[in-house]
Amino acid sequence: MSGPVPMVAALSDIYTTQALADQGVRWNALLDKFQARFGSPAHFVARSPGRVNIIGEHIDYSLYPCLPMAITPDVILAVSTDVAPSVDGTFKIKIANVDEDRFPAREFDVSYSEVEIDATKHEWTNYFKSGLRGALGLLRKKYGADFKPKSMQVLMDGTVPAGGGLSSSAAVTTTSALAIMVANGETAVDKKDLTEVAIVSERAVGVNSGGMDQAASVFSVRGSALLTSFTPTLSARPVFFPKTNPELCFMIVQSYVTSNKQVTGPIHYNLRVVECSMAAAYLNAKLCPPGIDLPNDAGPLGVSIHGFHDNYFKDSQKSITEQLEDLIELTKKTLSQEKGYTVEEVASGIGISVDDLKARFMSSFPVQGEYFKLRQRALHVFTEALRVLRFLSLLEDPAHAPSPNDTIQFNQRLGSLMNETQDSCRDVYECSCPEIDEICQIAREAGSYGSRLTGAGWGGCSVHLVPADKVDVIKAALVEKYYSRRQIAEQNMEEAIVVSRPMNGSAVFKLN
Ligand code: NG1
Ligand code: MG
Repeated sequence: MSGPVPMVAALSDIYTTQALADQGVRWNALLDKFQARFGSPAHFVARSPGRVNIIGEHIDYSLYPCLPMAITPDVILAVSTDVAPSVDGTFKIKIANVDEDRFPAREFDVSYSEVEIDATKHEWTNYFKSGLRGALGLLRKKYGADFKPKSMQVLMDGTVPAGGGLSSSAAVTTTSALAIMVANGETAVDKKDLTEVAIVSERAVGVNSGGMDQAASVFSVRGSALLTSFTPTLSARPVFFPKTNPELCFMIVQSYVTSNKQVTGPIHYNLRVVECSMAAAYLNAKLCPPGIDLPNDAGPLGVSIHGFHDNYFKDSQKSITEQLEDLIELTKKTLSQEKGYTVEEVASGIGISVDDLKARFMSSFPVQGEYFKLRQRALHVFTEALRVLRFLSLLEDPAHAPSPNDTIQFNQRLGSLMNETQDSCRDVYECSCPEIDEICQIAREAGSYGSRLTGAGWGGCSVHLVPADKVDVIKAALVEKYYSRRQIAEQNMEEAIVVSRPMNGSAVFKLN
């Protein structure tokens, strides 16, 4: 499903009919503001959406497939290259945001050879810069080390809430990288290249992320979810939901608990990446024959649980499902300490020194913790990978296809898997929070088939698989039992609950 990012000439190539009117107004406003601010028209607009993850949480950086879909909220960047070039081996970026109060305009000179990013500062343009760094890497690879990037003027409008679990960061990084490629004359930007540079460069901003968000943002196809796989290489394909009665839709519900990975990484997200990587090395050392090292792979720390899985089951005839079931049992026996493992215990289990352990797993970003819960993290990963397979088989195996009179049962089966994911995120992976747990409970009681956190967790968003005829009842229950008991700004309430359909991924809109 690779190929170039579409270059389109009509908004209807990007949005659904329902979204078109509002989006037309928004795009025109962006172009008018661009003209007013920079005194000349934009040349093109690049666009990438946010995403919601349906199932497969916190397993992308362990390199297991997950099933996100793109949503309507997105990032659009109007761009021109009219700005006079800078001197002395630098080029100039003038960047502004339509929301100037929250995201003040910036101007910077960038050296041809190096994009500097200060990841210690929480600064909105860092995500643009990370896209810039990735795109320049691609351009240099293609045209040589002395490639001279064009100066650019950029105006951004983003509707993906920041820190809300809908992947605003990936939407900005992928759109920025795309915009920079196009501004520098590329007419066919390969989706896989774009996704890969966005993944690697987003890590430069302070989070050791997996690759699901960037893949969903770039590759998604309207009307389908996206099965995103990371091995043997990054790939994605559409997955369709069968027609059911009542029709299924996805409700995205904000908790308004903000979790910022740049700030809480050492105890939340980055720590989980470290725990999973340590679990991979520990299981590999204990269960694979001596001399069979973990492969160096696309996991953020260079190794992954999937790498161990492949080592252990090399040449096995068992199905992936059977392999995962075996791995769950093996993990329970091999990683028996519920309370976790100290660095000394992990190092001795792997057979390396504590210094080596720290250098390998704990040096790219700071992490805090006395005990590393390798057992729980590995168990979540294996059970969640299984749930993704089961979800997929419900959707695609003709043996499970819903018959006209059992679609409710079918919907319930899909929903139960999502509910099991929520339980595992809450109890085993410890990435939920009381507010999300409460929202899931309220939604299920009001008729949701499946309710769970989506994205990194510890706040942010939840996703609910709901029958179309229950949307209003579930909304009313959430307003009454959750939102009305909290202080939530009226403006926020408008986007608190969104019913979303799967949307298109990245595109470039060429203006004349
Ligand atoms: P969000 O919630 O969008 O930041 C994060 C990671 C994903 C994935 C999920 C958990 C980033 C940019 N993305 O998503 O790669 O690991 O958490 O499944 O950090
Ligand atoms: Mg993010």
